[in-house]
Parts: sequence; C-alpha cells; structure tokens
Amino acid sequence: MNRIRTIGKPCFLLILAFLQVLFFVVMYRRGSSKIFESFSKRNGENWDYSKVKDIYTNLTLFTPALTNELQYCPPKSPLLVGPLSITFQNIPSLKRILKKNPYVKRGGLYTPPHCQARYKTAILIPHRNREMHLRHLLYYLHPFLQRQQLHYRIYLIHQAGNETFNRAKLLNVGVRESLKDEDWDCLFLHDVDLIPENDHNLYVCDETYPKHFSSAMDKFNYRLPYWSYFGGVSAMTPEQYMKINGFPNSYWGWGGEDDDIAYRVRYAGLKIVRVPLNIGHYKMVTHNTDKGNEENQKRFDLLVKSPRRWKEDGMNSLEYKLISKRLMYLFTNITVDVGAAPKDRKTKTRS
Ligand code: BGN
Repeated sequence: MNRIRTIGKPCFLLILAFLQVLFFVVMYRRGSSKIFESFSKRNGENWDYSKVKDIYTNLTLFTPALTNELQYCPPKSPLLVGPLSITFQNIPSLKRILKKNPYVKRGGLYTPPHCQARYKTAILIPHRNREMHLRHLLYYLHPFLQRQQLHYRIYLIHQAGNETFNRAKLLNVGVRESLKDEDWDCLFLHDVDLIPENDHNLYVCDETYPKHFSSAMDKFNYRLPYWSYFGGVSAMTPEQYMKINGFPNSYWGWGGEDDDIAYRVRYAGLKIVRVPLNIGHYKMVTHNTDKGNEENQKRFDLLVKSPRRWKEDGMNSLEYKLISKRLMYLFTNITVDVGAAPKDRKTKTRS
C-alpha cells in the first residue's frame, strides 16, 4: 500500500523523469560505447592484444633520484603499457640484455632508483638445459618488473647432474635459499618458458591466498586447461608457502606436481585466486621433448596419496646439497644436487 502511494507521488515521478533525462544526456555527450568501455575496463575486459607495445617502452624515463629520502612508488606504476610485443625470432644475447637493463645489479637484483618500492618479490625459476629459454625470459622479465616498480631478484635454481628433473623440489630449494638473502614479501614460482604478455599483470602476491598468474596461456588457447590448473606461474607469500608445507619433493619427471600443490592449498584451508583471463596472458617458448623430464608414471599414485602425505613431504622433509650460489649479471644461480628418484621408477617418453 505504502509503496503504491510513494510511486503515485508527483515529486517521485519528477525525480524519475529527471534521472531518465540525465541518463540520456550523459549517454549522448560521452557516447554509450565509452561508458560501457569504462565498465569493462574496470573489470579489465577490453585489452586489445592486436595493439602491442615494445617491452622496453618508458624504461629510459627512469633516472636515479638525487636525494636519499625516496618517496614510496605509487601503488600502481604510471608506466604500465598493457599488451606487449613478444617474439621468439631472435635469441637475445646476455650482453644485449645487460645493456638494455643498466640498473639491474649483480645477482639479477633491482631496486627502483627513483622511488621506494612497495613490494619485494623473488622470482624462482627451476632450470636445466634451457639456456635459450632463459635468455628470452630475462630479456622480457627484467623490463616487465622494472616497469612495475618492484624491488625484485631473479633466482635460477639449476638442477645439477643428469637425474630425472624435479621441478617442485627445486622450487622448495629456491624458497629456502632466497629467504636467506631477504625477507621477501612474495615468492614467484615461474616456469622458464613462459613470458607474460601484459604488464598490468602485477607480480605481487595476494595477501590471503596463493595466486595463479598464468591463467591464459597461448598453448591452451588463452583459457584454463581445467578449472583447478595451478601450473606455469604462481605466487605465494612465505607464510602461505609454509602453511601448505611447500611443494612435494617426490615428483620426479613431468606432470602432477602442480595438481598436488593445488590439493595442498585446499588441505591447508586456503583457496586459489587467479589473475583474470584477459590479463593473465602468457606466451610459451616452443620446445621439443625434454630429455631427463619424461612423463612421471607415478603421478597418479602420488596424487591419490596426497591427502596423507602432504604434511610429511615438503619443506619439513627437504634435503639437498647446495653446490654453488653465484651472482651472475642478470640472475642468481643456485646450483643444487636434489638427489635421484627411487630406483624402481618406470618412465615413458612424452610425445
Ligand atoms: C595435467 C598435468 C599437469 C600439467 C597440465 C598441463 C597430470 C596429473 C594427472 C592426474 N597433470 O594433465 O601437471 O601441468 O596437464 O599441461 O598429469
């Protein structure tokens, strides 16, 4: 009754008519497409990947500040450009990458020279026999991170010897070793062959939950291959990483370890958050089958046992032999002996 009376009031109808007129005036003056564009921009939906910028755009605008009292960098860097041009036609030489990144210090360490960074991010890259991929990644990742005005360091966790590759264990080693250097806010677990295509994909952790960054890879037609996918590029705070007991040490060879990690996140009472598909674009450097990284035939069995094993297989059971830690010009090289897979393993070459 009351509602009908309110609607019937002439002043209410007048306000309604006024709002309608206002709506049309705004639409007419700004153009409806622009208005909808701003909505979709807020949701980050309208990146045009056919219009790309050079990865080194704006980097020359950085100059060291003359004072020691640096202001905090703005929460979102004003220098971001959006979609980036990524090609793998020429493999850049280390010398060229070095020349293009004059502010990167030994060990692949960077601090913005002109403002005080808000975030400290360590990038951990498991590695073996992928020198060409590494060069592509360094060429693109250094300027990408500098434009985001982060304090960062790139670590390469190199598996020594010829035993089967163990990505997850190398990442555990990377976490332990990198935290000896600095109190990182965020640990990035980064495949060597994945290049981010949009610099609005900020390499910063979610404070509450583990975050998946490579949500849209070209290899999977810029979609998630399946809803729980957690491979490629992900990030956690050191607290989140310890809460899930790190990664399993027992996955030797290709596949399954990322699914195990996704399970651990849930067992620890957390969940995975993701970069929206339109920002989480990544290009993969194409490559042939990896020798020493054959499909892990035990992964199905391991995944079944994951609920029982996650608390005893991880950071709390990590053992390795550190062979060397060298500060290269563009990255810190941690070479490690992670041991070998149990002898009864049967492997099949991945096609
Ligand atoms: C999945 C693999 C992941 C891999 C993705 C994308 C397994 C476990 C099967 C039960 N998982 O199939 O490790 O990252 O494909 O390539 O093989």
